[in-house]
Amino acid sequence: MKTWWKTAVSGLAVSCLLVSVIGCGGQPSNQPSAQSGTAGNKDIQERKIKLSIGLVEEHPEGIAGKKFKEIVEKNSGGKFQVSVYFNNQLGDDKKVADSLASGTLEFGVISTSPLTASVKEFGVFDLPFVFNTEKEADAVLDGPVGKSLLDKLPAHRIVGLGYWENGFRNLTNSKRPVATLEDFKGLKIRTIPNEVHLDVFKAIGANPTPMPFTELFTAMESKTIDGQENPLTVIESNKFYEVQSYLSISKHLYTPFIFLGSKKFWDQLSDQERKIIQDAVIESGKFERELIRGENKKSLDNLKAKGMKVSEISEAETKKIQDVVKPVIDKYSKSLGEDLVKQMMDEIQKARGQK
Ligand code: TK8
Repeated sequence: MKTWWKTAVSGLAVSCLLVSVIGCGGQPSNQPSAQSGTAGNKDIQERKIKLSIGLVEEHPEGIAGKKFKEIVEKNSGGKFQVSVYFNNQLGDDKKVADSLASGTLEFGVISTSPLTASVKEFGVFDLPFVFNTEKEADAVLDGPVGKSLLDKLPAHRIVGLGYWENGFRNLTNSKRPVATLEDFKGLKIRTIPNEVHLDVFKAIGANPTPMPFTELFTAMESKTIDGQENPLTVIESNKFYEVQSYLSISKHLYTPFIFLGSKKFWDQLSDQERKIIQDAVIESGKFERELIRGENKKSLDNLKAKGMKVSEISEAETKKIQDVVKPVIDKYSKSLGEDLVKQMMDEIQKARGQK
């Protein structure tokens, strides 16, 4: 399948289709390309750029943040200076979205789930068990559904420049091995502040507590909560194994990362400057997806080595969990838009057929 990751690099005209921003004007044919030799070009100004990354520097999200910096500084001939802030130093995901909207921050990578507070339709990615593989997620995110959601952001003073990967979420807790639907009952689980996640965990019989990621470690350490759910690479890089003994391979949800920009900042950029940024988001994003997929297996081995007790959830139990969350999917398919959900499911089916 030809995705926009591949096509976007071919030119600004295509980038304009992709970038969710109003006023991405046509490029005069005599305008120089942003490929190389851009130093000294009057269309590229000296700019200081801050990029917020939620996870630690060693996580693929952090490594790709540094890659973005490298590409942007090189392709702007050193005119752009990018400072990358890791580990939610500039605030949690919601705070980052707010800072982008107000223009005090230029760029940030966050999970899509907290964005539902502004654009509820991002909740389609929060529906449980819709994706089976990362490739299916790629097809949806890089296709028309992913694009149509990016297009909703400028109304909230944010631009959406592309999707990276956070990944399939798995449960950890400090109480007991969780291998069946019954085992989830009564566990106090932190969720991302997102109503689909909240309803999913209620339906499963757990006791969900929404909380920003920045408060999570302390809440687990002090036993205010029993557990949480995140991709394996996050569980490892944020050292959750120090305060959680049990890991269940539940893969109940897939969370994309989204690369966002401040519309206020974006509106100041020339077409050429925008292209430098857009291309770097795509290139570093491709790199991040590959890196994170390679790390997953290693993370599982490392978590076992750190002493976590790992439970698989059998197909029969997964089926039981899927049955109890079905009403949540039905409820949100209606409120998020049946056409949008159908379009997403069709794209997933198509991706499955292409395997
Ligand atoms: C980090 C978050 C994190 C997410 C969460 O900024 O909140 O649990 O999975 O990766 O975006």
